[in-house]
Amino acid sequence: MDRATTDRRAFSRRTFASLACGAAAWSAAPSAFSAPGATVWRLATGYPAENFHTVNLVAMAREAELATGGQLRIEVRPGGALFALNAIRAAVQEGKVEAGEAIMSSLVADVPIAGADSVPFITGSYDDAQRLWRIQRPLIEKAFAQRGLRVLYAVAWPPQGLYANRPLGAMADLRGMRMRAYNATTARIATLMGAVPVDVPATELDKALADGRIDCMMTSAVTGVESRVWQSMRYFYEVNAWFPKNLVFANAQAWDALAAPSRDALGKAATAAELRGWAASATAAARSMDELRRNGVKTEPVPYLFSRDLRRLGEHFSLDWVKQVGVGANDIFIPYFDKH
Ligand code: PCA
Repeated sequence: MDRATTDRRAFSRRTFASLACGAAAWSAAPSAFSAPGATVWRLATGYPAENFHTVNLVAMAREAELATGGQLRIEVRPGGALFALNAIRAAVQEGKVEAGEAIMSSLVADVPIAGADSVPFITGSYDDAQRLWRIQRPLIEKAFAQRGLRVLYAVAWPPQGLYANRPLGAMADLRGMRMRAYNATTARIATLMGAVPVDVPATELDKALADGRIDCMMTSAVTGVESRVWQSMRYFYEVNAWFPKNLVFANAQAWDALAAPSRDALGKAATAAELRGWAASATAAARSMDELRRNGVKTEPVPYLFSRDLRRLGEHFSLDWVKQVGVGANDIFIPYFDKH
């Protein structure tokens, strides 16, 4: 446990002691205090507090806290406040923070199979995405365990569509357009589409749109709404290209150091969070589509020629991915396509 955590625990204990007379307040708002001797974890995420993933994380923390009578308290730190999104996995692995959340496509340099969910046009629905996760999960758990990490759960983002500041008829229209990317995987997709990738993390998207730094991007309806995409992009093509997942994980040593009841409570809260999160994703997707339309964004299916180009791109990307990842890719795609 690092110094800051120890200090915070001591502080929380003092706070708790000074408020001990307020037992009623404790039960009404358990997250405001720590029980004496409680373990306090921080969980880093790069997404905004209001995002459905973050809301779900907070609910998991609360559930674990209640189930342990306050013995395990997890403070969720959104918006990249602790570590930038793409640095979270390493920070948790190195024990700089006890737990974190990262989009799986950001993990591919270290764990190539994590990129399976961002191969375009492999999954076309939440059901597909869940099936892919069931196949991927044991492999990810193993790869993570080898790195001293413990997988808690994963939840998909809504389907990825294409936003643009002008109407698009075919892939060729993207040539030279500045396409927002947020990691190497999305930069590669942008390049394959003929666009020029511009790195913009989710936390800076609103500003990049306001500043006119990007002409197009592939993301969900949810992120479009959260970044007020209509500031500069009024076309949304429902490409349904992939369902990227956020993975939530803990440092294995921190996990092992938990008292057995806390470990059990967190495991259960994580299972519940996974179930709740997938449902929340679908609900947020539908709500966000309405919100986009209300704000003047045209939501359209892709023109035929464009969709044909996109399928080709998907095939190209898949083949490349399988070649690059090797055996691990077959371990995922063979069972996935077998049952398709
Ligand atoms: N929103 C996140 C990741 C995928 C998504 O839908 C983003 O655009 O950064």
